[in-house]
Amino acid sequence: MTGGFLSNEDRMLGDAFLKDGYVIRAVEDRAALDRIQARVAELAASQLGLDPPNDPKAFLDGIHTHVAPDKLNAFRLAMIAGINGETWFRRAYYGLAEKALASLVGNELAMQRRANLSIQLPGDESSLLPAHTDTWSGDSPFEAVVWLPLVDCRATKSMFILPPAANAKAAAKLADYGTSGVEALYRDFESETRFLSVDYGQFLLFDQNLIHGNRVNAEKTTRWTFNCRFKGLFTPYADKRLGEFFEPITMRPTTRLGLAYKLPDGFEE
Ligand SMILES: O=C(O)CCC(=O)C(=O)O
Ligand SMILES: [Fe+2]
Repeated sequence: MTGGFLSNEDRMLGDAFLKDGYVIRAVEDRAALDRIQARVAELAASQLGLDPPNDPKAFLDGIHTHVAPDKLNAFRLAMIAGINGETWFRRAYYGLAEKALASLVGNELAMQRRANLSIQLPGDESSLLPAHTDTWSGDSPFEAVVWLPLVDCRATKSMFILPPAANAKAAAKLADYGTSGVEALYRDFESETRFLSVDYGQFLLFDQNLIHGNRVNAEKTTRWTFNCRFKGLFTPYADKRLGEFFEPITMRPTTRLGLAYKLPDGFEE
């Protein structure tokens, strides 16, 4: 049986991931999460000419009182550049889900070089991601996403996913939506979508081959979430290449030796 040598713990997590298409767990390094949140809040305050906030979570939740929708994308890009510019950031991010990644993805991993950040102001329609799978637009089916909220994310302040059974039905009918589009697809499957409750202190690890996306944030506070892709280093790549989009993070010694090995000159048979 495939996976028959896995530990009970790996098997249980893997079964949950395969059944639902995602897992939601407490971050494995709370201090690293707090450091990331505090740094993002500092970057935001500095960008807005404000003092660093005492309560980063409340400040981030309330950012719509400081940033207008037409300034949001430039502000968001400045936050992405700022946090990805921190030398410690990617190691810290990985450490939040290290055990879950080893269990669900592998022990020789490639990680996206720049984590994305999505900021959704209450009621703002300008930065939505309609129903999609990443695989439809150049990602390899071997990738999984670690999605990390800096504030509590519930209902439309979060993302939705179509669990595997509903997703299979939608995928089988995809051609029917060639002209009506993904909004029609969303409406037809809306009752089967799940908006995932992921609080600050937790991460979501999801299968980006499943249809997912977001809607207008109808909550009263602003959403802040990172998303970053991981895959087995030697699993197939699609448009997002190793060295450009992905970078090896946990290569093992035997792999290093193998990649560096040259057959001695003059060697025959
Ligand atoms: O955060 C969202 O609402 C969607 C995220 C997404 O599409 C992704 O991370 O692939
Ligand atoms: Fe996506």
